[in-house]
This record gives sequence, C-alpha cells and structure tokens, in this order.
Amino acid sequence: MQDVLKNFRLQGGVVSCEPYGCGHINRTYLVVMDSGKRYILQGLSTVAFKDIPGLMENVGAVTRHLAKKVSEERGCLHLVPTVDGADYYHDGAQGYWRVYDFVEDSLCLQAPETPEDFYQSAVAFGTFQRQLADFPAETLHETIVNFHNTPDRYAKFKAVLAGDRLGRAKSARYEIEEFLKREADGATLMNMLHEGKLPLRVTHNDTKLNNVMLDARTRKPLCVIDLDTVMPGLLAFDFGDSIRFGAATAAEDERDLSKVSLDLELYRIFAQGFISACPQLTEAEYVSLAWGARTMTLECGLRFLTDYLDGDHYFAIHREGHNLDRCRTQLKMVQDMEGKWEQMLAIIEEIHKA
Ligand code: ADP
Ligand code: GN1
Ligand code: MG
Repeated sequence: MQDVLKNFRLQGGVVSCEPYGCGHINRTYLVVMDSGKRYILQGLSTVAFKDIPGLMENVGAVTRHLAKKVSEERGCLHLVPTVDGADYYHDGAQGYWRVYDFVEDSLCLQAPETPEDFYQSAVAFGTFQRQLADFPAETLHETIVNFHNTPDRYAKFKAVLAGDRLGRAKSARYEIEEFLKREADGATLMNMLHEGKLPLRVTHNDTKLNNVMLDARTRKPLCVIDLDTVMPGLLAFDFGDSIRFGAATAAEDERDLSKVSLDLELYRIFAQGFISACPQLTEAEYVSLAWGARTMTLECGLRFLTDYLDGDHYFAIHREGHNLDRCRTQLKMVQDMEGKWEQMLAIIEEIHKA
C-alpha cells in the first residue's frame, strides 16, 4: 500500500494501513500517520463503476459545493490531493485510489442504537438534499447507468436467470418466483417519473445508515459519505433506501428470517426527520415515499439475487450464500411492508397534514 500512499500529500509518515468499515463496494483502509493524523484510503470498484474519472469529477464537485455550505471541517468529506494536485491516483496495475481526511470523533452505525440516532440520520440525508438543491445537476456524470431503474434491474435479473451459468437457480426457486410476481410493483416509481408526476433532484442514491457520520459526543449529524452514486434521482430513492436498511428489525444479512420486519415506529421517525430537513416536497412526492421504501427494498433484494445467480461479482461476500441470505431478508421486508401498506401510507399522510 506504501506504493499507492506515496502518491498523496499526507501529513507525516505512515504507521499503519488496515482494512476498514463494512462497505460492500470499495476497498476501504484506515491509514494512521506518525503525526497522529488519520485518513481513509479507498480503492474504487471497477466492477461497479465503469467511468471512474467521471465519478471522481462528481465527487470533487459535490464535496467542494458542500464545503461552501457547512460551518465546520467535519461537515463534509474532504479529498486529499495527490502530489500532482489531482483528486485521485490511477495506475494501470494498481487501479484507482482516493484519500479522504478521516472524520474524527464520529460514529458510523450499522443499526440505530436509539430512535433518536435514526431521526438524526434522516435529518442528515434531508439536509444533504437541501444543500444540493442548487447544484447544477446537468454537470453530473451518471456513475451507474439505470442505478435505480427497477424495470431495468428486472431485465438484467431475467437475463442472468435464463443463463443460470452456475446452476444456482434451483437453490433459490421460492425467491425467484416471489420476485417475478412483483415486477409490476417495481415499475411504479419509474412510471410516475415517466408520466412527469415526480421531479428529478440531485440525490445520494445509497442512503444506508452506515453512509452517514454522527458526532460521537452530541450524536447530531456531521456529514453524509459514500458519494459515488450522487446523481439525478427521485427523493423516494433516498427515503426508501434508508428505510430498507435502517428501519429493519434485523441486519441486512440476518439468517433467521423470523427476526426480519419493518419497524413502523422507526419508519415514522425517519419520515419526520427527512421531511423536516428536505426542500419542499410536491404532493406526488409525499405519496411516492412509501413506494420508495417498498421499491428500494424489492430492487435491492433483486440485485442480491442476481449477483448470487451470477457468481457474486458485484457485492463483496464474506461467506458462501451471503448474497442469497441478503436477498431473503429483503424479500421478507417487502412481504412485511405489503402487510403494513395502509399504515405506511397513513403515517406519511399524517406527517404531511400536521
Ligand atoms: P462503500 O462504497 O464500500 O460502502 P464507503 O465510502 O461507504 O464505501 O466507506 C466504507 C466505510 O468506511 C463507511 O461505512 C465508514 O465506516 C468508513 N468511512 C468512509 N469514509 C470515511 C471518512 N472520511 N471518515 C471516517 N470513516 C469513513
Ligand atoms: C452497496 O456501497 P455500499 O455498501 O454503501 C450498494 C447499494 C446497496 C447496498 C446494499 C454502489 O452500498 O446500492 O443498496 O450495497 N452500492 C452500490 O447494502 O451499488
Ligand atoms: Mg458505504
């Protein structure tokens, strides 16, 4: 790693560089210097991202835009330049690398420890929307084309299923049938977009709880991280992906499905925080939020299933069948949301009318 690190303008000498965090996509390392300064080094996934120069142009522009809006250093991510003054380092053999200042005295949670933590993460993602409301969306590269186009995710799933190269479909018969049954549901948001009912905004598109940093002392939001998928999108994507991950009663890869459900109280709390911090929502956007939760969960489950059938190339796995386990929790969440659907709509309506 020394070979990579020597290309960045770091303060001091490197003491250690160890794998860090729970991300599924990039290779993340914590770098500790003899000066006491710490950094995050990331090797970017060329499986997930086909245009990394474009992606890094987005990240550079977005972080610089945010830096003008925040009141303290830890209020947004800061890229550390290379010795040549660039935002990232690329080497044919070693791939693409970037370095961020480590966000010190912060918490990055895999699950909310208290409902208040979840509320604060909602405020963080809502505020992020507001801070980017005046960002020139047309300058952003689409870092993953059709990222939250669920009908397109279905098309890719069906192509992989038809090939079934690894013969894994037989071990996921039930899940395959259940996802196929819900294809029309998966198109709801895209239909609303194409009918001109929902506005495109600059969205984060990957609003997992572990993509927000809270202040370790006050537990108030510091900043939103993992900006690789900042692109034009729907508010419902950001709301929905947060619910999918953070309002679940169990981890994304829990094997005991009896533990997996949607916590409606956490759903309500997140909606309150998110709506209060976001720019003004349109009438249709309010209605779209519950669909966002259902669609992002369905889509993510479908993506895990597709990657399982395809040989686990996309999401990092840590055990055999990991992506199938993840797919099963998402399906269980979708089924639970269907049972709670009227309540999910009513909760948003109550907040809207309050
Ligand atoms: P991935 O796309 O793989 O999820 P992330 O950018 O989310 O990659 O980073 C993975 C994890 O590393 C985060 O969940 C967080 O715990 C940690 N992390 C990333 N950037 C920083 C940072 N600047 N300061 C502190 N921790 C960070
Ligand atoms: C990935 O990068 P990370 O781990 O925050 C994925 C998301 C999925 C999520 C599922 C770029 O998020 O879309 O919802 O895993 N990110 C990308 O946990 O594909
Ligand atoms: Mg992440």
